[in-house]
Amino acid sequence: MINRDRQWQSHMEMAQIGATPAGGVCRLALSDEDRESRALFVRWAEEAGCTVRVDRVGNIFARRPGTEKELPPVMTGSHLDTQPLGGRFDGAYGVLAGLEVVRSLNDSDTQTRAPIDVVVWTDEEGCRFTSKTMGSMVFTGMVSEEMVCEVLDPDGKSFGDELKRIGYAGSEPCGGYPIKAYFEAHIEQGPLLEQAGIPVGAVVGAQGQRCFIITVTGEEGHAGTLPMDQRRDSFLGAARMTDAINRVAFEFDPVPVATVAHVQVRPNSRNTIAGETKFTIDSRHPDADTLAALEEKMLDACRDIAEDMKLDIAIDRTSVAPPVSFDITLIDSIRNAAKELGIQYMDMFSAAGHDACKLAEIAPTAMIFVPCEKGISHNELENATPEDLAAGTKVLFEVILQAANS
Ligand code: HGY
Ligand code: MN
Ligand code: MN
Repeated sequence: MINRDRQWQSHMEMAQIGATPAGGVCRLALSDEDRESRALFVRWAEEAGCTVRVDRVGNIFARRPGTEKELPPVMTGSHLDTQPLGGRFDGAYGVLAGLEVVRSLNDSDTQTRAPIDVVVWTDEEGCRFTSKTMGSMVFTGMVSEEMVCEVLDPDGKSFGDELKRIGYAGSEPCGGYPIKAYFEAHIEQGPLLEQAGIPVGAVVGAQGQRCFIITVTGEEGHAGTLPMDQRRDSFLGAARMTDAINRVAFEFDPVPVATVAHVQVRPNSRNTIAGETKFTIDSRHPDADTLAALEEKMLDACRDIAEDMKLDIAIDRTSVAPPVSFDITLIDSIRNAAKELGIQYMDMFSAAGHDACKLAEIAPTAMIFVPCEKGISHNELENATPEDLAAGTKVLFEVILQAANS
């Protein structure tokens, strides 16, 4: 059975890598901290008897063999990279829950027919390079390995070079083989489970997402000498656009989410008018048509502001992810496992994006959520209880066992 304290201990040890003073974690994708967290996972997985493979974009697969070698694996996992001011559980929970399942199977000497792969996906967060879920997108054939390896971080370092630098440019081809089932355990990152006092969410799907980089170009000028009415201030334009994006979102019912949170200003000097401002938009909604309508209204508003202010605007749509429905058979197996274990559960939707949303394209997929304190995530204060983490892992254990033996 699941060992609550062992799982918690592993979490606390993992959380020391990239620990921030306020109790959070900073492990940006392909950083030294990412390397260190990967190495710890690999050590633990090997100690648990797993064979570790790394693919060409750095996804790590720790395999516990099945009795029938040729059966497709049951896969579970998540990510170890974090936001710059991230928490201890976003991502790490899914990886360590998978590891705890393997350790528990070992404790009771339980064999499964199909192999079990615990996976660490590369760069789920997408805050260092351009796009989220890089590793799982290559694995599922949505983007090419070459494209991902060429992507640059803000310092001009490429994904491919950084992957080599940290020693995780593996030799295995990315994906291309069948997967029996993919389960991902994750903290909810929202308040619903905690408010309901329920420890497990059976996740039925995830909302869609569209992301953009907007480049606004004006003209540099002297902050002291250029009269206000003669300026083409790209940052002022971006600020007005940000406000308009927020206003447009409130025109929909239910209100979608739209976020501007990464801004790069050139030359970023306090006494030069900003010649160029780049900013990101992250927009999400469970309904595909609403998401498309939101895009049109937001971008029209930005174009109108640019025209009014005599600024140039370039719009790059960096990702489009449709709303996802998870596999009904696997969702049912999560509900049933919770019932049989006497653990309360509720059906819910994921408001965040996950590697599971990509895996759903190629394999039967479902997610298990557990509560996090006050729903706080992407924040150093992110917290969860050992009991809730263990409850989700108990359900994970049952559904993996069932999928691997059916
Ligand atoms: O942004 C997301 O939804 C994910 O947590 N990276
Ligand atoms: Mn996550
Ligand atoms: Mn995250």
